[in-house]
Amino acid sequence: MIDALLEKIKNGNPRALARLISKVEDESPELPEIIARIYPHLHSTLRVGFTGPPGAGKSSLVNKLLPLFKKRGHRIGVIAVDPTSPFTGGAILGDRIRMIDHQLDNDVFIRSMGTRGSLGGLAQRSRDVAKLLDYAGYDIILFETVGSGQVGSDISKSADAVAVVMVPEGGDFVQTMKAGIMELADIYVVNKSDRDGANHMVRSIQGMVELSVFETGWRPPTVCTQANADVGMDEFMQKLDEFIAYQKENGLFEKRRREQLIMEVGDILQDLLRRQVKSAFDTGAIEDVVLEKIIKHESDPYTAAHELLEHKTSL
Ligand SMILES: Nc1nc2c(ncn2[C@@H]2O[C@H](COP(=O)(O)OP(=O)(O)OP(=O)(O)O)[C@@H](O)[C@H]2O)c(=O)[nH]1
Ligand SMILES: [Mg+2]
Repeated sequence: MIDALLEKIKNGNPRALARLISKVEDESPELPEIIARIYPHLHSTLRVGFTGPPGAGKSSLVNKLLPLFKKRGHRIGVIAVDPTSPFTGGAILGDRIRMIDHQLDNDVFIRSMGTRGSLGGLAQRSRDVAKLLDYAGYDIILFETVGSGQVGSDISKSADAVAVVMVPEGGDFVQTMKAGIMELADIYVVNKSDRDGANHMVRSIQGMVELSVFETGWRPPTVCTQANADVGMDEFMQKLDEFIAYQKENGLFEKRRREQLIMEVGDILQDLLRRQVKSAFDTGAIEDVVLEKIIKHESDPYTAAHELLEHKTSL
């Protein structure tokens, strides 16, 4: 069953890929096996994240960048993650419509992901979908996430480069921008630069950048774009190229990937432990095994929890 699906994916069957992605979204018990099977064949494709406030123009930007990546001979997988809207919600539907002209294109695969399954697992599910796209031969993955909240930033953290997309009216957003999203940005984009206040916005961002210290030495540049009018796309690509080159020349590209892998294994481990603990509650194992001893003061809650963790007492 899995064999047949994997074979079809290798042969470029998008329906088989969509079915396998559904397994990721449904948190299928087959998932670990699927990942183990495909992992030796992955090429560690380049992943670029686009994050920023709702409606900033992230999808429009991605949409306009697709032809540029294609011209370079890439096949592109797009993962649009929307942690707030339901799967068929307005924003996602909008994304679908805006990107529809690429949908029939064999070199572009677009997938929206919503809150099916547990929200906490969304970052991991996006990483896994990226692996499937890699296996299917897409050599650039673009993530789009709304840049607020933990999930958005977790997903962005699994990218090799992150563009934070803002709009001229986003002054408040800059003011309230938490250190978190500042740290996230490798490139700033001021989109909708056809509107008043674009220059002011660029200056606010640059002012903020100037006041900051950057560990890696890369000072995030700001690119002005009009994504609905195809303005600024070449400049964006140039900054992206410069950033990736900078990362590679300074050993930062690999370093970031190593850190991301550590984070990923940690996330999976936490998830496994959480499931184990939940099942220990569900099956009454905690009650059966340790509760009586604690009540009789032969054990205490800390000792009991540690023993359970170390499998001295099996869960
Ligand atoms: N004036 C102007 N409008 C733009 C520009 N880029 C995008 N838009 C419009 O802004 C609206 C939102 O664009 P999207 O690309 O859907 O924005 P998004 O950030 O993906 O939105 P969410 O995914 O819902 O968070 C759409 O109506 C676009 O046509 C631009 O440069 N100038
Ligand atoms: Mg969008």
